Amino acid sequence: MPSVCGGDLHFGEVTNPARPREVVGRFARSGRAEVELAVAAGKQAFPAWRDLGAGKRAKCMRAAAEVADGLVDDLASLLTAEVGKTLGESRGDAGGAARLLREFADLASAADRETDLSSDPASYAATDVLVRRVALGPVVVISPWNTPIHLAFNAIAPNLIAGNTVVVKPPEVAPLALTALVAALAAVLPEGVLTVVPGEGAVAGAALTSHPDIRGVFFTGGISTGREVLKSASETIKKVAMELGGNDAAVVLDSAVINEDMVRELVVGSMGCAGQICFNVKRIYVHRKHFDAFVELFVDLAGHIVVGEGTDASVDIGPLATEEGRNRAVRLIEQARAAGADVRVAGTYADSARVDEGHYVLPTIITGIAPDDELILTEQFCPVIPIIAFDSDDDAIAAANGTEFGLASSVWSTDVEHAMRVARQIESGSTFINVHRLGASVSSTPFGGVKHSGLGRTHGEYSLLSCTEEHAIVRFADPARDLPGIARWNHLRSSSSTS
Ligand code: TXE
Repeated sequence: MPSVCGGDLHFGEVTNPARPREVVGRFARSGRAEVELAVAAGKQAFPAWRDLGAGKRAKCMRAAAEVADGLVDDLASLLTAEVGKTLGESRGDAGGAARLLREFADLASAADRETDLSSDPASYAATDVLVRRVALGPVVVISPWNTPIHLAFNAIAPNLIAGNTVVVKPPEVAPLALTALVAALAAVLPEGVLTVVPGEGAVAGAALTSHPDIRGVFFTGGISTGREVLKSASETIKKVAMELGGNDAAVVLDSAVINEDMVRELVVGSMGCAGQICFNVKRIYVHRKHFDAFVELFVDLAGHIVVGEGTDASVDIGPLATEEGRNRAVRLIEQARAAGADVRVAGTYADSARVDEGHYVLPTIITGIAPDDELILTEQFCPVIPIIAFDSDDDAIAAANGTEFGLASSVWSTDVEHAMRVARQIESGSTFINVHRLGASVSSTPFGGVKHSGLGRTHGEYSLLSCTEEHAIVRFADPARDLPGIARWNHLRSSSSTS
């Protein structure tokens, strides 16, 4: 049964961020009954899926990738209708499913790896030491609304090749494309291996993260929700991997050269997807000697950004996904302005933008802002960027490290040694040099957050570490001879034995 629904379901509505009065679809508000069905299906399917072996699992995943490829355009239209982002951004999101299914199918040998450590001198005189990578069981993948498909498959794909069965909980803000895709792929996988439970996070999500038969939780979303998920999963000590919010700092050093190409990269890195990407640039620190020139060039380049409906090919960024997100953006701007900051609005609206209806915010650049302003200390998730001057590397590093976040960061300079020296001192899961946007987190490097920005790492074999456990099998030729440790109490004899 691909998508799990049953009982007397209620339904939620999904509206178009560009035209909020337009309902673009509905989703089932699944409850405990639907969760039980999905988890039971995953539990029942698990042993056969695990024992199929990674090679055959990879074959199934490649067949699913073929199906996903054929759905990209339809899924992209749905994503733009429910998230608001441009069709180009939506195609990148939808295309992530097939890419990730293939990428992890290619890691089949790593997924079922057995490592023989017998020859390792550190393993005492053990005769046989075998370390197996074993599957967890049924797991839940909980996805956010900004890139629901890509971020879901960033966890679905490694779990499938690892031998786990997966229950997916799409975001209630943008459930349609992910639900449709998972249902389509579930039909080409063995029953119960992949299921989807649409619904509210606090209901269906919480029922899944607390379910005793769920052995792993893979969550992407906000920090506050991440705390709730951790609490819910703690009761049954599940394996938990989380990618949470980011508040990424970009640090432009005095050894940087300020030119159009470099500043354009930072405009893209901060304004892409209307600022709604976890590892977008969220704060820019510029050495004072470059500050004025940098800000002028940034405002000038951002001035060319066109804002409108995501289906409009002339548009660079769409509306924000939710009314709450737009209201937050407006509040942050007005709060900074009231505190005396300098606020510059850039960009233009396309004719397609129904400004009085849609959740639109134009790119906004804020300078002269207090270092403890909410816009600096929290994740704004909108096209509003603070730019702050600094005088010394130590000041910039302290400011960059001065929040609870630590997802990614970047350092900008033509002096690589200088950039690397500063990068080594920044507390984040990734630090990019002279780049900071989607695509920079290459799949061969671990990606994830430190501090409150997450737990665990994704990409390649790093993902497999979260989706499996290690099982060590150890045999000694003669433990009496080979092992240090407590006495053997050789006086112990069975009463029938003769002395
Ligand atoms: O995340 P939520 P949202 C950040 C960003 C954004 C904030 C909120 O700052 O403003 O998170 O975004 C499910 N138990 N990021 O609303 O609320 C929920 O249904 C189990 C960064 O998307 O955390 C949805 O499927 N699940 C992030 C998912 O959690 C629960 C990308 C995310 O919802 C739940 C997106 C519960 N109690 C937002 N409550 C990134 N790192 O990319 C909610 N959910």
